[in-house]
Amino acid sequence: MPRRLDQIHDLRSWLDVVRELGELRDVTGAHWNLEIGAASEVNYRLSNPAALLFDDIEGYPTGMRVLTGSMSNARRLGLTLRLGTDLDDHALVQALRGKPSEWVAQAPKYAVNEVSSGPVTQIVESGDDIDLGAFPAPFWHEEDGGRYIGTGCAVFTTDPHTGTVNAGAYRMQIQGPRAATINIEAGKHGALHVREWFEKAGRAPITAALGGDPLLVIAAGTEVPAGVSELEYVGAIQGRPVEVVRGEVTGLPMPARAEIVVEGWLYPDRTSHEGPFGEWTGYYSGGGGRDQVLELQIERVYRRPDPILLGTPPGKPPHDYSYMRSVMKSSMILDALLATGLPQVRSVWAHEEGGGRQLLAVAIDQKYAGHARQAGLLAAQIPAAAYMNKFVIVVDGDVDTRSLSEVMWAVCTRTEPSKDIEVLQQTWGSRVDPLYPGTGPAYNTRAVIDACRPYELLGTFPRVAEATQDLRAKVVAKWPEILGGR
Ligand SMILES: Cc1cc2nc3c(=O)[nH]c(=O)nc-3n(C[C@H](O)[C@H](O)[C@H](O)COP(=O)(O)O)c2cc1C
Ligand SMILES: [Mn+2]
Repeated sequence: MPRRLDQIHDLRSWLDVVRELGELRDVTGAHWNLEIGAASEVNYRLSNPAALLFDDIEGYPTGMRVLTGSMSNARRLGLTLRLGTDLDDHALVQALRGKPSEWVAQAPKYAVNEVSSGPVTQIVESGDDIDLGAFPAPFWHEEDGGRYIGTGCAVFTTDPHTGTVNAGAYRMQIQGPRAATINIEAGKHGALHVREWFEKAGRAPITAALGGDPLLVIAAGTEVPAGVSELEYVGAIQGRPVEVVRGEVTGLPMPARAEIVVEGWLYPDRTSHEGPFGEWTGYYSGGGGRDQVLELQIERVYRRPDPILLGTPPGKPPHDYSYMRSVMKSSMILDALLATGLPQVRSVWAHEEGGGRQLLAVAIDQKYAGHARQAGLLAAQIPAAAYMNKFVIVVDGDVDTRSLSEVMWAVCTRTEPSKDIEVLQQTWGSRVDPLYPGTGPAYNTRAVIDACRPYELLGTFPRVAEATQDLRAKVVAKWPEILGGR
């Protein structure tokens, strides 16, 4: 690991490195009501967006800050994953090959390091002193149902029987001075833990970090296998155990170097209406939000004096973490495809337009008749990619999967729609799909588009009309200021 990255141990040291690299912009005077959200959204749409650190937020003291765009380019994502600061999109996916399973295997060697205090325990508030309104939690999108204090958050739960710790990124909406709903989708590890605690003890203990090293949000927001503690997984990524303090009320761990941690209990009968919220599909969640979402009853707030909320709002892509999701998904799907033994897979890109799920491009070098269709059907059903996928486009190795314009050029010129599009029915969909009819099982359908040159025409297919790499390099070298790009 590059030395500078080895020194990152919390959000402050992460910000130091990011600022040194020229990747941070300070924004002052923004309003928490819609301005932070809209400014962040405009930023995500710039090419190569910087991270934005909002300070002097309207109505809040200097130092109460919000950070967005933390992982929205290759340089910051690469440094957050401790992989390097000069990788491009494909190099990042290549650098990640095999890593997620390596981190899972290494995790048990990185048991948390328990400490009695840390930066997050500088201020401890309880009872009536607790007021979530004291933090500049943004009202992110115009049609949201309220202010979300938890977007780039990690919600900690335990298995009541084994004590295994889980961290999941589940959004948190403020519902009162000491209450916030936690939106945990069914089937997520945190949801199982909460249900088991309800059965065992009638309530479920929770701690939640609302700001910290963005690495924790990557771990908490990515499908790490059940039973693996995301804290130990983070330890494996950074090559050092995570320091934790035990919560006073629940005994649950909390990152000692976090910005803010809230602690409390969920009760089966303490629920609220949650949402709507601008979601990663690019739409507000269906039907005006959800009823009966569990509401955390907060008994302690631990924080630094001048905390930074880590904001990662989704929305119409590109959104705050769509790039991170694309890179993580691309590498996991590439690993899974190679593990099937499928030959000659060149690259995979899980496009941000489909939230890293709905639109996959897979490049292969065709070795036999049927190879392209096999690659597409495998990719469409492999566990790492099956949930909510809608389009798999298989291209030849000369096409850059990362470039939608190259991929669509291949579709336009190498696909015969009448025979090169396979449609699968009754596949694994989701209720968050804007096309979901509102009742019944959440199936979807999906298309595998074969955009490879027909195998039998490989020898005779017309040549691509573009300058060779050598010739291109030659003219760029001759007029670097004009053609060299930036
Ligand atoms: C920034 C961010 C926000 C997320 N918000 C939610 C959410 O509100 N509810 C949810 O169930 N999953 C959400 N997810 C996805 C989960 O975090 C992800 O599925 C993760 O694997 C859950 O942890 P678990 O596997 O330990 O349950 C979010 C992911 C990210 C990166
Ligand atoms: Mn988990």
